Amino acid sequence: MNAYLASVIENVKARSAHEPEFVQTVEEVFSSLEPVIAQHPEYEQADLLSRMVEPERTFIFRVCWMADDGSWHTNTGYRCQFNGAIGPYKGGLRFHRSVDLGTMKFLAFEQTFKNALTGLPIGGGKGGSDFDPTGKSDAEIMRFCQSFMRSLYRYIGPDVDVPAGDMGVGMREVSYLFGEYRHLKGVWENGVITGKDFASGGSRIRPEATGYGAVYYLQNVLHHAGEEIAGKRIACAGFGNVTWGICKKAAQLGAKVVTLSGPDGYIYDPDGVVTEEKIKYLLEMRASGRDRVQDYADKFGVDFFPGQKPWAVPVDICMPSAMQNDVHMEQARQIAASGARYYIEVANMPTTNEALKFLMAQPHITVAPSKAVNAGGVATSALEMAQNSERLVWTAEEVDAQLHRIMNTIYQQSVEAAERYGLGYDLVAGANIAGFQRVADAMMAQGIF
Ligand code: 2IT
Repeated sequence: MNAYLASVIENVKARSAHEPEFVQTVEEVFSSLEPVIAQHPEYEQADLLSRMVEPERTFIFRVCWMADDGSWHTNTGYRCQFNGAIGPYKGGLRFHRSVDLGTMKFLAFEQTFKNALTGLPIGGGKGGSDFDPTGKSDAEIMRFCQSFMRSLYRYIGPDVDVPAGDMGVGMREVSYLFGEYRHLKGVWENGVITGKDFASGGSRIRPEATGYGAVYYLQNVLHHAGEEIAGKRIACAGFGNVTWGICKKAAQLGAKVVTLSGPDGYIYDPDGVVTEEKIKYLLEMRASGRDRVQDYADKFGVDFFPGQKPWAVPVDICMPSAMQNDVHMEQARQIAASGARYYIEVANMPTTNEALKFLMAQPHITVAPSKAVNAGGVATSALEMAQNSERLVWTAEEVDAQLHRIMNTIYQQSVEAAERYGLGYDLVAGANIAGFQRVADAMMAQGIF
């Protein structure tokens, strides 16, 4: 490996040994950059890569909130402003018990390259809390969001940092957060956070955008292979907002999602999550706050497999859409043996680096990386920012058409970037290179700091 690239990776490993997910994502992105670094000696001269792996700043704050029984609870809040070279920091807020500083850094680093890939002016950031929303009442969620925003509001703004949702943070939470920001500052301020409810300035199609975008990207991959999406069987993991969007768009296009998963196990629905009733039920399951996918099996009389993941089910396409590191070597081997021909990452970093390499080496499997596949979500957030600042409201058709165009461009750019560096049809390396190149150009132009 190129000596400069290797030394930066070694340095990250040594300094961030306590942040394994961050080390993992740096290794994954940088391992694609070999030919780029070789052609650009000026990057080493400006020590560009060391600056790219250090967040511009990170805020860590206390969040206190009162439960319905009157007891007080304290959590940690985070906002990591990783890279603002191409626009205001942009990225979601995650409320999940697993959240720590390393999680925030890995997600914000990924976000930087994903946002660059969209071609829109948005930098990379991420935030959240180790607050666990499971089983919390609506009033508790509201109080937590208000308290969180009381600490966060001074660090964000429409030209500074524009948060959104992620795991555990949907439209309800975003709107509570927006309400508290507006209350504190006494201004509407161009929306300031995306994924709001429609009446408060949210964009049409934002709830569906990540899932729809993933399917639009998938269609590009299938067309490249001379295939159509109609008739395909898809295994999804997760049952959140993103999976809901995939089910909806896949059903519209004549494909079917046959598995869903949760922390409790997975369900197999051979008829597919295709009817309006079933698709709507995903939203109910999520809103219940129970975080259990077994409820689907109980309601629709399909099989539930406790404690298992869905990857041994024979399908055409696997779309891991739950959370990071869902697919290790054991699951990757199952996928390779299941007959699936497309491995389309959807969640942020759903695959360990070892498993990803293994899947990419399978001659019968095409792999697509999450930072390209799921970029439709943040891209539509940027469209929400545009609508809010222009004081306009676009129709669902207008937003959907833009989203579709953006996903096609992301795919095309990834293909071209890999080809330009002699890597052939490599969607993983192509996405890393195309995202990196845009951030690198801006950082080089802005001088060293
Ligand atoms: O991972 C992601 O891209 C998100 N959680 C969405 C970020 C956004 O600003 O819409």
